[in-house]
Amino acid sequence: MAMIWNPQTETLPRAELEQLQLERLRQLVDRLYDRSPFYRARLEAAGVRSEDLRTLDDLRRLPFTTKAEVRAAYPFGLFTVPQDQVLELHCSSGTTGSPILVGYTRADLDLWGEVMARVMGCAGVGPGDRVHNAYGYGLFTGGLGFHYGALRVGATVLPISSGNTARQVKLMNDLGCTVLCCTPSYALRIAEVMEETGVAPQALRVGIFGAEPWSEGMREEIQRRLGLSAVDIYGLSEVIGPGVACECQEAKSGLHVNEDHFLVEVVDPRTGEPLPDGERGELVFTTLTREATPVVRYRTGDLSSLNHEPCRCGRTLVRMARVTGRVDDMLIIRGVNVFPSDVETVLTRFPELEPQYQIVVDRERALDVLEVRVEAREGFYREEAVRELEQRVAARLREGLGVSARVTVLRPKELPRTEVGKAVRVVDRRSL
Ligand code: DLL
Repeated sequence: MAMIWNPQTETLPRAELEQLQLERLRQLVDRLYDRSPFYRARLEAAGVRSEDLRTLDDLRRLPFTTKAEVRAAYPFGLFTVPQDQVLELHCSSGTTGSPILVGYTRADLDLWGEVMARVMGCAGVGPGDRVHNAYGYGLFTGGLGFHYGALRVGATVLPISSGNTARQVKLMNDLGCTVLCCTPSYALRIAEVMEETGVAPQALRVGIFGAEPWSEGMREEIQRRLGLSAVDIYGLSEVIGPGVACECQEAKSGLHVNEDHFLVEVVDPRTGEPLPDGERGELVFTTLTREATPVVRYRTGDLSSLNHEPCRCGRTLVRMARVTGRVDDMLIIRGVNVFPSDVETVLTRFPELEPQYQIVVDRERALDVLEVRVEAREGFYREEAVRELEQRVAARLREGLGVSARVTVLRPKELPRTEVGKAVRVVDRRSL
């Protein structure tokens, strides 16, 4: 028997679900006209009012919202409630430029708890479980999102956050934790430390892993080494944090989207045209019920496809395929979002360097390693000074990106040049 947290909603017949979505969409548009100068201007420009939304297909008459627009609205440009109604703030792990700031009213926190409780249900977690929550607590939405979900279903939560793996292993076993929540790469690191110290997992049964791309191969590896059954969870700060979608234990074949709250589309990233089931494109979300920081047709940059077929777990919520890549070339290094263009910005500040560079991403001992290979400018390469320059560049990259990178300064003209088409800047050696 599938453990469904909110059977009434999660198994709603499609026609009823779509009716609910349409009503909520109209209410959202009315609310935005009332309370959001940002969205009002854009809705007026598009000439759409709530009464123009006759069917869900009319959604496509609404304008898209991009990450750049959300960034530009920092700090409070997208907030649609008075400040005294905002109870919690989070920032996304985006690195340079303005961060993305999102807010939660009491109703938003309640919604977050609800969708995370559904995630717990999908994973088969409930009262009596001990949840080892190794997602970072802080501005990142991972830690608190899982915390609220565990509380809601009545499990015990250990708010261990990230870091100090030896201690994590000890507490996990001493306390008999049954559920591990963290990024998939960190789960593998935990497995390694257990193996290095000759400790076996005692009580683990379930893993809920996400926040970064991972593969079926990785799932098998983690499941085998930690002796648990792992599901994939997806989410992003701009929509709510974790809890947008999650796989069910029964099928592990696509992630059920909580689409009564987060209306999902997959569009062609070039044309913006909606794509049919099974076709891969960019995920776009409209938050139907968020109060503090709603988004309309938000372009996530994440690539996936949809599947409306019924699932054997009984949920009727649409499934999205696991996210394996992004429309842009953003890299996620140890959970931190890194854009190659951010690397470039830092490098171009050094007069000693040519803007000829290559970013090499690899995985060593289950952790992402970022290497930046960059050429010295003609006349600036001095054997005896290279180490010092590399260290200075590494320090600036760490400041600018929020992750450490290994820097290799090469002689002029050492990197291969691209003769046709775009330069290849990123070499990703992580075999996902
Ligand atoms: O990573 C929220 C989260 C926390 C999800 C914990 C799951 C677990 P952000 O820091 O805003 O929020 O980063 C969001 O991470 O647009 C994707 O590119 C990526 N991402 C999140 N989950 C997955 C996943 C959180 N399961 C960005 N697979 C998203 C692949 C994922 N990529």
